[in-house]
Amino acid sequence: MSGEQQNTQAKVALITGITGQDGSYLSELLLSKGYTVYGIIRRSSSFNTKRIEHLYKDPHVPKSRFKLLYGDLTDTANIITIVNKVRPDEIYNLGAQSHVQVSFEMPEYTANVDGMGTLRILEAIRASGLSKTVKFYQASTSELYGKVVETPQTETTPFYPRSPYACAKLMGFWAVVNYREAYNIYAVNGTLFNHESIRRGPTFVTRKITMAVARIKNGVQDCLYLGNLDAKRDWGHAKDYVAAMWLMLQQEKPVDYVIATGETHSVREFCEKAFKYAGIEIEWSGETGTVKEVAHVKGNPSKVVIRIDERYFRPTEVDLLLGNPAKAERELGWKRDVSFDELVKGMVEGDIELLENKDIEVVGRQYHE
Ligand code: NDP
Ligand code: GDR
Repeated sequence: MSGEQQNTQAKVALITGITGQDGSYLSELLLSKGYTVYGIIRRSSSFNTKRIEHLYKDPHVPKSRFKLLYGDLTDTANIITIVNKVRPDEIYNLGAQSHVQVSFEMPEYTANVDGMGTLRILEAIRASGLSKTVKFYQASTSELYGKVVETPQTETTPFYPRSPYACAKLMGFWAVVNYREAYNIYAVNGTLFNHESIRRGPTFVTRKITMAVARIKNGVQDCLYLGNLDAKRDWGHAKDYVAAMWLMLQQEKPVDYVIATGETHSVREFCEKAFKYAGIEIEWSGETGTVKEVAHVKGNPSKVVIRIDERYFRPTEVDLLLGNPAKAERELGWKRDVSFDELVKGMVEGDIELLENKDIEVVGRQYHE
């Protein structure tokens, strides 16, 4: 039992990737349930804690339940020291180089963080003698399905990774299964399909689109450059998905689950809806699916708002993701609240508001990843 627990009887959680989209929502959820939350942050020359600023407490204030520690998933000694010091009841491994396209440019680093990083935590659990007590959540991903073998994708669909990111996460996935079987550790994979929010990183396609829509509506940007418009994704809201992570660690037995909406939509459809929610109707012209295709304001072909840039195409693409969350709904009682339309609308409205409030990230510059 951790020192923190002896004082409060509350559970202690350790989160890697606490500064990311999911880390921030999960922290809010766990704090609301009375947990003490420790998060690992990377040292940066500028602040990288924007998403958790509202949760931050001065460490000098007694009984703070939100604590940050410097660390990095590539640093074995650091990970062992933190796990041993915090001695958490639950560990959520959300830290990752999480951008698929960037993983083609930084494959070795991605493997080190996303694959080896997972193994480092599992070994730290063993080294700290926590194998029998800790519960471990691994942020696995629908990217593991990669090339379409069957749809909808379920817990039994075979994997066929299509990027260095997915290969690294595949190692993480199987390390979790192996440590569960070899050492009886309560370790689970949440195979989560894409989930988004107003806190989504600006270079993922949904946020790139909604930020551009806000900027175009306000005359700060003329045109949005995208890659493959015909990729299809099963998009949910991040807040719903962190609830599933928590549920997976509250069960008697460790089981892997798929978390998805059961709907799929193309990038093209996301664009149409996002512009529509900003009051701009768009239509497509030029040869469909080629770099010659554009979207312009309806009835005004000279006002082009989307162009295609080949640099955003990936060497190998995941064409279609569509998950079946039936097992999680049945066994965990999990259900998503936010629909696709609500997700797009909320992100567009959120980015318009951020722009009006002169949020530097939204006003600042166009993102080119
Ligand atoms: P983000 O990219 O928003 O956050 C990633 C987090 O990992 C950040 O806190 C980042 O820190 C941290 N991180 C990056 N590199 C390291 C490192 N070397 N050591 C320690 N921490 C590091 O991701 P999301 O919140 O969207 O996703 C959370 C997890 O879920 C990731 O593992 C992702 O791969 C996975 N996932 C995400 C899905 C999604 O649709 N969002 C779907 C399925 C899986 P910093 O802020 O300093 O960069
Ligand atoms: P993904 O998310 O690769 O699914 O990984 P991303 O939003 O980056 O891409 C989704 C799809 O959109 C296409 N696309 C573009 N993507 C980006 N980023 N930028 C563009 O300009 C663009 N144009 C078209 C992509 O080709 C792709 O098909 C996310 C991450 O959160 C992972 O960490 C997570 O594991 C998976 O979701 C599930």
